[in-house]
Amino acid sequence: MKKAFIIGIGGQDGSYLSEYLLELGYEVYGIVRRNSVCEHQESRVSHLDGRIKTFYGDLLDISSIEKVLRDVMPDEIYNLAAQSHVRISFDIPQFTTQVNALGVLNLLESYKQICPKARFYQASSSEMFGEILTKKQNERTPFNPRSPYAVSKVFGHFIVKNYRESYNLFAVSGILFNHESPLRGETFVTRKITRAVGRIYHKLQTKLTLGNINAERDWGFAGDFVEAMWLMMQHNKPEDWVVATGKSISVKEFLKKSFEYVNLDAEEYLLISDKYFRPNEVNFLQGDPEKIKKELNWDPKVKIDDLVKMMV
Ligand code: G4F
Repeated sequence: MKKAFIIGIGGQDGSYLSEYLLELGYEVYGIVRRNSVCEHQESRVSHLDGRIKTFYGDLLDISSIEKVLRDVMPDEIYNLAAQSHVRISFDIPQFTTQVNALGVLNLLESYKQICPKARFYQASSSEMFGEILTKKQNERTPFNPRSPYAVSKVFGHFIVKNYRESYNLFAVSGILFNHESPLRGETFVTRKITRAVGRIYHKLQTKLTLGNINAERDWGFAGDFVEAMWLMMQHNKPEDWVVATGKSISVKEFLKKSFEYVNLDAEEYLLISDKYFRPNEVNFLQGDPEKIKKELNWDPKVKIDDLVKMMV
């Protein structure tokens, strides 16, 4: 039986990936953080109690990770841990960099020393493309990051490539475009909108305040994207892969679709506030997933309207 170790198992992707790997017959291990704001850090995986094994730890406390690596000796390591909120990275740039950049380096060092035969997955991000240099972004598109978050992810991406090339490790990065689900954190725009629709419909909320609704993103379903992570870990050589649907819509269109689903007019409830604008915005992202579709036969099943429906 194969063993997978997921750092960041308590997040949206950690939850979907755990389910997927369990279905494939893996033993699943994960690190969860002690967090005073959210005592229920494990809640996204609490339905898997008894089927996965979690340990308290933190990417910034490398001894906690090393202990699990030594005890478990995993076949596959998935690094999904991050300070993942782009706007918040402008408020806490140093913490963001510690986790998303140095955290990856520390993890790679431990992996290289303790279990170098394992395969390693790094969660890279479409935010690395930033102010885009090509209409669609693929594995050959240069990065042009626009936030502390994106800059830290570029470091993570290149240090994984560097360790792969220097030490002959099977270490890959998935450059994932936005991927959403009902488990998405409530401050990300799709969940903020779809949750507000439910609350407004049930008269628990009267207004929804957003920032830049003209930004466009390539939104897919997290459940489809974790399958792509696993596929790239089974490939015969370690490479980097863009994971996207290939289609983009604006926040405004996502908003409209979400309210229309319950026959409400978004315009009646919408407020715009500076509070949710970023000092530096990524206006448009659209992935080109041709490589992963062709070489790994990956195809996202959930289309944008189904995603809206599922989340509302
Ligand atoms: O939902 P968002 O916060 O996601 P963003 O910034 O695209 O980043 C997410 O996807 C990346 C790619 O996979 C990940 F790397 C990253 O970790 C994260 O998961 O914002 C989407 C867009 C932005 O342009 C933002 O300015 O929505 C715009 N927006 C407008 N009003 C808002 C709001 N974003 C948020 N979070 N909250 C608003 O009120």
